[in-house]
Amino acid sequence: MKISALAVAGAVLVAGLGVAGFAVGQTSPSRADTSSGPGQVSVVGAYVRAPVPPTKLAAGYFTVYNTTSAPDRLVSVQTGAGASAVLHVGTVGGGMAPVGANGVVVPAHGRLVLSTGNGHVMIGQLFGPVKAGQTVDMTLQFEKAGTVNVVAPVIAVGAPAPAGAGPSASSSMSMNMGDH
Ligand SMILES: [Cu+2]
Repeated sequence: MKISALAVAGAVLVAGLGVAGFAVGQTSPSRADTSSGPGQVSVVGAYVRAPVPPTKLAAGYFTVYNTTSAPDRLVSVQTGAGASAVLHVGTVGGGMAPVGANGVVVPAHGRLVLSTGNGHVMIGQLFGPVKAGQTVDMTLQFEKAGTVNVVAPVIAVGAPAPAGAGPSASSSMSMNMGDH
């Protein structure tokens, strides 16, 4: 299976985004229509938001597109920025819940959006300062697609998400990482 990681060049898929409020949805990115292969799992629009003082947690975001005809699961994330990286996804009730050992489903011909209000990778035990302008390596482990590496730019606390990132579920740009 072909795997690509287009973390920084995610802007090419902006056209496929637009419905806010659903972390997992059935969509058909236009790119899938032009693909002659069996489809692929790709990660776009990755970024990391710098820690909100006084917390020492950074939040990673990205959108996973699955253009294959079978669902996949994002099982885990590792990063060079910190010793721990935990997936948290939004719940129907509006809160954030940790993802269990089975990971989080990326639907067939669908996507998984981790964005403000939808979910994030919570990066803890940071190895050093995480500041805007840096980049953070993330390694995503999928049940079927295997390992996908992305390089995520770090943005400042109040900065808007970069082009190509998934839509936020709410207008609030702030997030209290101290809740979990
Ligand atoms: Cu979290």
